[in-house]
Amino acid sequence: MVNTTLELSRRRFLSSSATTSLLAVASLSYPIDPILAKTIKGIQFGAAARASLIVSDPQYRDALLGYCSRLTPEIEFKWDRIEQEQGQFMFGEADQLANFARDHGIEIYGHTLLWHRSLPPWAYENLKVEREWSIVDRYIRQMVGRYDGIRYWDVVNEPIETGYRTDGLRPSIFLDVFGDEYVASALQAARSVSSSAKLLINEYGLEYDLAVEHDRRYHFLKLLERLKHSGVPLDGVGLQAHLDLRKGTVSPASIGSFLKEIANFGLFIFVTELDVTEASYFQTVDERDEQVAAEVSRYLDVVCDFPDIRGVTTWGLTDRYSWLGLSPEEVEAYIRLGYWRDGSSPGLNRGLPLDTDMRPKQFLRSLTSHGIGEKQ
Ligand code: 9MR
Repeated sequence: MVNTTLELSRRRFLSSSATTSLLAVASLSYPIDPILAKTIKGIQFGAAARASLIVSDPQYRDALLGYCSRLTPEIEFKWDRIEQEQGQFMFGEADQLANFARDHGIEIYGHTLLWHRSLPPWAYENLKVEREWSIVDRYIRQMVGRYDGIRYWDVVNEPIETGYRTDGLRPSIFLDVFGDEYVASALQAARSVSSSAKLLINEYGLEYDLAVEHDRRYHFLKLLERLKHSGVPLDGVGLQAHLDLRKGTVSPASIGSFLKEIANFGLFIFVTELDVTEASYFQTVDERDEQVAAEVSRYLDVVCDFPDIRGVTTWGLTDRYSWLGLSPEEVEAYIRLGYWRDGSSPGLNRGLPLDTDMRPKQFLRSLTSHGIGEKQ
C-alpha cells in the first residue's frame, strides 16, 4: 500500500512544479529534472496501442515511446484475434507488441482474457454444445503462460449488466453454461499459471450519478464482496473510465464512496481505459478541449486520492486513432445543420491526450497535474 499522506503531498508538489516529464519527454522543449524523476514516483501512464499502427506510423510509434511506461494491446491479445480457428493460434501481432514493449523497457498490460465480445464464434458454438470449461481454461493458461512477465491481467472484462438478473451479472454464454462461478473459475485458472501476476476484473459505467450507473456500482461491489469472501484470487479492480459528457459530469461523491468500499476489500485500482466522449461539437476546438480536460480532472481528483492506484491508461493516445469517432450518419447530420464550427476533420472526437498532429492537449495537463506520467 502506498502511504496516503506521502501520495497527497507528492501530488501537490507535482502540480505546483513546472517540471512535468510527460510533457517534457515528448516535446523535448525542456529537460526532465533527473533528481525529481528519480525521487518522486509518479503514477505510471500508459495507453492502449495497436501493433499495426506502430509499424505503419512512425509518429505514432515515437509518441508512444515518448509518453508511455505501459501499453495495453487494444485488440491483439483478445481471444477472437489469437485463435480465430480452433487450435490455430496466431500470436503474430501480440508478440510484435510484446517485443516492441520489451525492447523499449515498456510494460505490457494484459487485456483481456475473458470477454463476451471477444469470444471467437467457434468457441461460442463449442461452449453451447459441449459445455466444457476446458477450452476457456486452456486459453487463459496459454496466454498467462506465454506472456509470463506481465504483471497485470484483466482476467474478466465487463461481467456486470443491470436490468436482467437480481445479482447484476451480465447474461452471456459463460453465465449460461457455467453459472456465476465462471468469474471465480477464470481467476483461479490465471492464478494456477502465475502466482505473482496481479489479477483484475475490469468494468465500465461507474462514474455518473445516473440510476443505471448507481446499480452498476452496487452490483459490481456485491460481486467483489462475494469473490473476496470466498477467497478467490482477485487483486485489483480495473476502472475503464470511458467518461462521457453527454451524461453530464462525473459524480465525485458517488465515485468516492464506491472507491471506499473497494479499499475496504483490500483491492487496488487501475484506471484502464480513460477517454472522454464529447457532448457537443459546436464550440471551438479550445473550448472543447477545455471541457474534456476539466472532466478528466474532476475524475482524477477523486481516483488519485485512492491509497493504492497502480496506473492510469488512456484508451488510445491520439485522436488520430480513436475508437470514439462519430458515425458517418452523425457527421453528415452535423454538417447539414451547419454546425461543424471548428473546421477540423468531421467525425473527430477530441477525447484523448494528443490531437491528430500528436500535439499535447489540455487533457495531458490534467494527467501531469495529478502526478501521472513520470516515466519510470
Ligand atoms: O477499442 C477496441 C476496438 O478497436 C475493438 O474493435 C473492440 C473489440 O475488440 O474493442 C475495443 O476496446 C474495448 C475494450 O477492449 C474493452 N472496453 C471497451 C473498449 C471499447 O469498445
